[in-house]
Amino acid sequence: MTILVTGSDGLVGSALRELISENVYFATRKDADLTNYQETESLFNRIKPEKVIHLAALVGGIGGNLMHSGEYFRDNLQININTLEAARKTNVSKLVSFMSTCVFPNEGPYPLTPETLHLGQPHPSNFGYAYAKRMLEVQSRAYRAQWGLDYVVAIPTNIFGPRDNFNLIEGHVVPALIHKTYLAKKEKTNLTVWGSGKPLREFVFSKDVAKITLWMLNNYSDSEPLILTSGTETSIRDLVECVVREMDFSGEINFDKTKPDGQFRKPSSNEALLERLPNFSFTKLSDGVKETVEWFNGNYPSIRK
Ligand code: GFB
Repeated sequence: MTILVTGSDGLVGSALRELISENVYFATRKDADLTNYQETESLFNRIKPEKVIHLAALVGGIGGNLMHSGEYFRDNLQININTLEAARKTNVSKLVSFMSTCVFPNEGPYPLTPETLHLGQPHPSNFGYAYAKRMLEVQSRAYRAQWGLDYVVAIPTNIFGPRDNFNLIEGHVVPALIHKTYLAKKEKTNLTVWGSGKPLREFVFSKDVAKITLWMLNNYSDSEPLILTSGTETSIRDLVECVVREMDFSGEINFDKTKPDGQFRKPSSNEALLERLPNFSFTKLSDGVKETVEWFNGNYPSIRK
């Protein structure tokens, strides 16, 4: 039984590499450009996987989404259409794919649950990505309905961890703040944080997502997407405190209100997850940040930035 992991050199893929090594093929864009159907199908014909963990996506933080909404819509739509179709045509029995809680309607209702996924506009800061990813849920559900395929969807909150994209402009908030704090410390400058610091986010450590993903691959067959969250909200201001503490930064911190806050909050329900995994213990934010900072300091400057 072979498992194919697409997008395996990213955040969750690198966490998965620490959990599984037998009968698994970790594919990256060097193996196939998944926006091209022929290349996608030939990858599937070559590997002949029985199961797929589909992580490949064009992702970014609020900066990346504001700058690339067209590419994020186009490429993610193509990647998902091609991957699920190639999986179907090569008889993949099980496939787990991923959305994110930023694809939900911008104004709730809260807590976010899968039933509300399509009941309103996503936040304008990432509408291209959000609509492309919502179509992944539609495609997965439609393939299940027509062909009886056991294809399921995970919806993590804001994932962070080692081997993230630490790009200062396009990266997500945790890696961007770690990189910014590193530079502020080195250059003895102030740390500039985007926005007011008031927005709230739910953060989930990449290793926790990898563990739950493997559990879903072998145990989850519902058509309803499964939200992966601890249910704990953290303000950006409190996140900054956590990052500067773990990085031992004592310089000045400025909040640049000319930069966007994005969605104010996106609290999601962990009810379905707790029903299935009542004893799962999520990594504490400070412990995850500490491990990510240690990896960052140990691997700079060869990190993705
Ligand atoms: O992770 P992030 O960029 O994306 O977080 P979202 C943005 C929040 O962090 C905003 C604040 O409130 C920003 O004002 N922030 C503060 C910063 N400083 C920084 C900084 O230096 N860099 C960044 N990036 N933010 C994403 C979606 O939304 O959620 C993605 O855009 C993805 O598509 C992800 O789905 C899970 O949480 O706003």
